[in-house]
Amino acid sequence: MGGITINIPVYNEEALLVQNTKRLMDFLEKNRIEYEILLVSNGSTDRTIELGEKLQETHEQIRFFSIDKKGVGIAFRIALTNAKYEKMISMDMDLAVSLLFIPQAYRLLDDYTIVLGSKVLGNQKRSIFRKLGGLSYIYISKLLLGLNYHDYSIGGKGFRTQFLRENQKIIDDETNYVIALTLCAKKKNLKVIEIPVECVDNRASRFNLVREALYRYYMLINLLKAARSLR
Ligand SMILES: Nc1nc2c(ncn2[C@@H]2O[C@H](COP(=O)(O)OP(=O)(O)O)[C@@H](O)[C@H]2O)c(=O)[nH]1
Ligand SMILES: [Mg+2]
Repeated sequence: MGGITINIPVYNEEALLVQNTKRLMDFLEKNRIEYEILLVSNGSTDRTIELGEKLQETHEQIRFFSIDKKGVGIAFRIALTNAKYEKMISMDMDLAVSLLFIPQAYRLLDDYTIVLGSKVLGNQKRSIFRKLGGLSYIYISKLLLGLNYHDYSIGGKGFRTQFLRENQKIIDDETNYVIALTLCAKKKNLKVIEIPVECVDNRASRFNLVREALYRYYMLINLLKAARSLR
């Protein structure tokens, strides 16, 4: 029943865009899942836009969007506005999270509003710097917000589209929206589930990780204020 909207934010992904989109399509077709793939670029300066537009022209299940301003949250909102299915799954263009997450999340979204793919619970081949950065954030968000999950990165996450539409205003321009939506779902007593995912992340991040960490902590304080006012 239904189908899935897979959304992938892309920033200067000329090396992986075509190859990994095709890998994803093959996988979805083998698993007989009805789908669309929404690729959203924010200000890519390499051949991403040209390649994305070509993919869109040659495959009806693929749509490519491009805007100038940076920000994965903005890209996520564009995908949401255009999503045609009731379930949305976010992936990264490097497909670092195992594709097996997709059919699992697809099924779980029948019963849950949010499915968090968690790299900490699965096997991860990631640098120690990234692991430690992630762990301290997880610990502090648990302490401050009472959230008991282990991964709020953007890739490997599933959402019911209707829930996203109803809560669109809490989707920030950058990367805070996963934890903000999780907190929102918990406050509304909606069901959230975390499942382990295998993750092989062996290329340099597209994000400035120091800036990213500062932004996340800054937003955590805002979330704390928001959570208090909901009590
Ligand atoms: N649209 C958009 N996508 C971005 C931006 N920054 C990163 N991405 C994409 O977000 C996804 C995750 O990036 P990646 O570098 O693999 O993240 P990490 O490995 O988790 O640090 C990839 O598909 C990137 O192309 C951005 O500013 N805008
Ligand atoms: Mg990556």
